[in-house]
Parts: sequence; C-alpha cells; structure tokens
Amino acid sequence: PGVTRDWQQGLGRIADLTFDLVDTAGLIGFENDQLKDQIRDRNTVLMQEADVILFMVDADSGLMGSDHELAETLRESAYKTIVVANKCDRSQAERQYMDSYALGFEKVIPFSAAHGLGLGELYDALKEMFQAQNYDNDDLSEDSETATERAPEPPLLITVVGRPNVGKSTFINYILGEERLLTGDEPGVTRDAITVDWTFDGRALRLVDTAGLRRKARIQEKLEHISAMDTLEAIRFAQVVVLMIDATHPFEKQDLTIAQQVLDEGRALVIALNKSDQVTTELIREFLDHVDMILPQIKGVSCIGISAKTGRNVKDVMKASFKAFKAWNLRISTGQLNRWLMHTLEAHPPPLAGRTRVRIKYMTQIKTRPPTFALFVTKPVDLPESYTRYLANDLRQTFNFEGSPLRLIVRKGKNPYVDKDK
Ligand SMILES: Nc1nc2c(ncn2[C@@H]2O[C@H](COP(=O)(O)OP(=O)(O)OP(=O)(O)O)[C@@H](O)[C@H]2O)c(=O)[nH]1
Ligand SMILES: [Mg+2]
Repeated sequence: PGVTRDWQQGLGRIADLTFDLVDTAGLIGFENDQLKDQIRDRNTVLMQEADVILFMVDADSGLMGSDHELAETLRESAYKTIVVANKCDRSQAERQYMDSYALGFEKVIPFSAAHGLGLGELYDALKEMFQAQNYDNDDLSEDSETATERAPEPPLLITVVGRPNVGKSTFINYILGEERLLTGDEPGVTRDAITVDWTFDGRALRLVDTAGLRRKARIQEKLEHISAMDTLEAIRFAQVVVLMIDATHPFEKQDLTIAQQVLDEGRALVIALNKSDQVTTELIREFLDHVDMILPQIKGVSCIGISAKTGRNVKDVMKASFKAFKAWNLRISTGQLNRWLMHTLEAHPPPLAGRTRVRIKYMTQIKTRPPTFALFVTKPVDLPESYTRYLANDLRQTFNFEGSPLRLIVRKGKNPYVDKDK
C-alpha cells in the first residue's frame, strides 16, 4: 500500500461516456504524519468537488477498519457514491463482495480492474448518476468544438527535475498558488511524474513535477527504479527542463549527471538554484559566476538563485524557460550562418590533422528542437571535440541560442549538393 501519493487526473471513457477521472492516494501505509495530513486534506476537497465518487474496496481481503472510516466521512456524499468491490476475479472475493453492502451504500458493483469485469455495470451506474445530475454528454462535445475553433497555441512543456528534496514540488506549488503537490522534509515524497496545466503571462503551460533522481547505484527498490524511469521519460517528453539544485548542497555529482541527461536528450535547460533563502548572497553569486565552468557543454545557460518557499525569483525561472524555448526553436538562414562561419574560422582556424588542415567549407541548419547543423569538411578527418565546442559556443552567443543544446554534425564532401559519401 501507499504507492500512489499525489493525485493524478486523466480522461476516462466507457463507451459513449467521457469524464475526468482522478486517482487519489489511499490513506494507509504512510509512516509519516506530515504526508498523511496533506493527503487527507487534499482527498476531502477532491471528494467534495467530484460529481461521482468511486469508493474502491478490496473484496478479496475483505473490508477493513479504514474502509469503515472512509464510509463514515462519505455519509453525506452517499447520493454520489458507488462502491466498487475490486478483485472479484478471485473466488474468495466472489463470495465476499456482498459484504461490501455493509458500508451502507446503495450501489455496489463487483469488479475486477485486472480483468475488466464489471465495466458494464459501472457504465450503467455512472450513466444513471450523470443523468440524475443533468449531465448531457452532447453539451460537452459542443464545448470542445468551440475550443478547437479558437485553436489555442499548444502548451509549453516544462519538466522540473533534480535530486530528491531540492524543492521541485514546492516550486510548482508556488507557481500554481496552491498546495497541488505533496511536499515534505524527507527525500522521495514525489513518486510519479505529475502533469498540471496552467497559464503564465497569458501563455499555456504544461508543468511536470517528477520524482527526485538519485544515483543509480543507490537505487535499490523496485518502486524507486520505476520512479526514476518515469522521470527520464518526462525529460524526453519535455521541451524545457528546469534543473533544480539545492543551494545548501550545490553542484553535487548527481546534479551534473542530470544536466548531462537533459542535454543528451536535446532539451532546453534552465537551472534554478533553490533554497537561496538559506545561504548568503555572496555564495549564490559565486556559484552563478562559475556555472559556465561547471557545465562547459552549455555555456550561457540561465542559472537563477531562487526560493521556492518565499517565491523569490520564481517568475524569472519562467521567463528564462520561455527564452530557452525560443532558442530551442530558432532557425538561422544559411547565408547568415556562412558569413558567421567565415569570420569565426579566420579568427580561430581549425587545428592541424597530421600535416594538413581540415577545411570547413560550408554549413547549414538542418533542423530545430534542438538546433542541429551540418558542417561540410574537405578531408575525411574528424574535428576535435574542443573545436566543435568552440564553434558551438560562438554560434550560441552570436545568434542567441542560449539555453539550448546545439548539435554539430560533421559531414565529408566538398559540396553539400554532391555528397559523395552517400
Ligand atoms: N528554506 C527553504 N526550504 C525549501 C525551499 N523549497 C523547498 N523547501 C523545503 O524543502 C523540502 C523538500 O521540498 P519538496 O518540494 O518536497 O522537494 P522535492 O524536490 O519535490 O522532493 P522529492 O519529491 O522527494 O524529490 C520541504 O521541506 C520544503 O519545504 C526553499 O526555497 N527554501
Ligand atoms: Mg516532490
């Protein structure tokens, strides 16, 4: 028990019924009162706001004290509660599900989530309740039509990552202005990547909170491994990643590993140095001055000292995210690029390879997200990484690509239109 912690919302559908479906945390299995209180408060609000409550019990193991407690708190919401007696695929459960009537609710449905049994009955029960509450699914589809007419711009996907306990969830809660996500003193509070839609400065956002990433060697439990994979998936899905670092323990090896993962996935990056209320401003300034040295792969990335708790500079992180997103999407014309290339090569020619010098003839941007460039060279010799990094950094500064990784692909061939190697 106790796997789900933060509540999660998704779109539910059974046949022609569509509805918003919310998964909540059960109230047992928490060693920690701070978390338990947050979950209980949140669940109370969610149950009040719901049109229908699906009260799931385990028919296989039978009713427990906590089921009776919850039934008591749901007494006033009985008119909108359906008891779902789960695990009825087990023979024991089939006999026992009738016991669930003891909770005192009118509607009890034998169910098996694993085998999809009972969906038909659930459908009937939901339909009846929706009708009783005057919900007409046709109305809903009309709404969505007007929504598509307006064709809103797709939301900007921002994923917040970092080591456990650095303040990721607190940061998102501050932006939302409510305690949407669970936070806590001990590491490992967030378990699943949680997505929240929001607008900031008139812009649609999709913010993703993630489970803190620990060093691989220290990840022992299966649950923790699943959480880590979920976080990596969220990085892949992101457009901009906010890497949160704890200013009281800044730039640990794991912070750099995560930054590298973000860049390897080609996502735009913003660094937030959190808990700055706990250290001196001198210390913060010193870290900000050194960030280019610590992360030479991506010179010029925004690094902002913030406090998720007090809200200090939180807005600046959002602004930097918009800027990084712009850089990530930026396209430079081939003419401009090659003028820049000639200058840059003159100022600092490529190194010798054996007796000859590699000559870079031409370059062009082949894609965005992240910006990717093809460099055409005469000799089939690889350019040293230090040199491509020099080019990338100059390119980044000149054309405002700050905050985005850049990819340079070296291709052999005199003329891009006659690529002999292919
Ligand atoms: N002083 C101070 N404390 C903070 C700040 N931001 C977060 N905290 C505290 O740090 C602790 C961890 O915050 P969370 O937001 O739960 O951290 P998290 O990164 O989501 O942690 P996991 O979900 O475990 O990965 C909580 O006790 C917060 O109150 C801050 O700016 N200043
Ligand atoms: Mg968290």
